[in-house]
Amino acid sequence: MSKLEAVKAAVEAGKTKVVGDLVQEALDAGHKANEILAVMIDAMEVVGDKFSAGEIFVPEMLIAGKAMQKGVEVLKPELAGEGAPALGKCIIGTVAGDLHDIGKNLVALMIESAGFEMIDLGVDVPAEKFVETIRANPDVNIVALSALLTTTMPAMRDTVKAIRESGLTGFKIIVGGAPITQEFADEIGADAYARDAGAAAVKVKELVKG
Ligand code: B1M
Repeated sequence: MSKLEAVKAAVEAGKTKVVGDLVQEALDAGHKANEILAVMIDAMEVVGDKFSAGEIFVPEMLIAGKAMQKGVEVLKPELAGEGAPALGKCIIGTVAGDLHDIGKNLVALMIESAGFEMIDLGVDVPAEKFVETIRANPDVNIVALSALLTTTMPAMRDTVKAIRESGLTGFKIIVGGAPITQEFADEIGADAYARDAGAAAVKVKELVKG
């Protein structure tokens, strides 16, 4: 089994204790951080498919998520890079009712690496909390919302609405997450949509440069 296959298999099986070491071994063997991240995302895809098929249940999905997080910890310094110029301040969170944070954490890491100070509100964040935090941080120039469930897409819509109706200005809203599309982003009045963490970092730089 190759180093990458070993990482993928360990994430799929939720082997939290060995994933970190396997990711380090893959790095030492010369694999790029993005390549390793991609196989871990593939592993989560398999886990999601098995969950949909009724072959595994929430606990297994949770443990696979924990295993992925262990792997991401090791990759963080490689993914983050260093020395980006300061571009502003970003508030990020997963919308109300949604507990998924692995993708959101990756997006936060990449946006931070692009030069933004990050305020991470975590998961299951009510719309009012976003509004309150924007109000308390008048220098914020990016608000980033993540949602992983079709059932929490309405919460994303409500969050954008609440932020717009607050009358607060001076920032752009970017949205993303597996069920989110450019069409949905347009429909709910977000300023931008990004498909993945890398694209989110590129997009926020474009947004602040106007
Ligand atoms: Co959940 N879950 N889950 N889950 N889970 C999914 C999302 C699901 C697709 C699995 C499936 O059925 N195939 C499905 C959603 C179906 C749907 O709505 N269409 C699902 C379900 C149903 C559920 C529960 C309802 C299950 C239940 O209880 N019956 C429940 C809901 C709980 C809740 O949130 N209220 C639930 C719970 C969980 C766990 C807690 C067990 C765990 C989360 C652990 C955690 O996050 N700490 C979990 C997991 C691990 C998954 C899967 C398997 C993996 C998610 C993940 O981390 N992927 C997932 C299946 C899948 O994704 N294929 C699944 C890796 C991650 C890097 O990708 O998060 O997509 P992702 O992030 C990407 C992009 O989406 C994007 O960039 C990231 C990568 O670069 N992105 C953005 C994300 N946010 C962005 C923001 C941006 C831009 C891009 O701009 C701001």
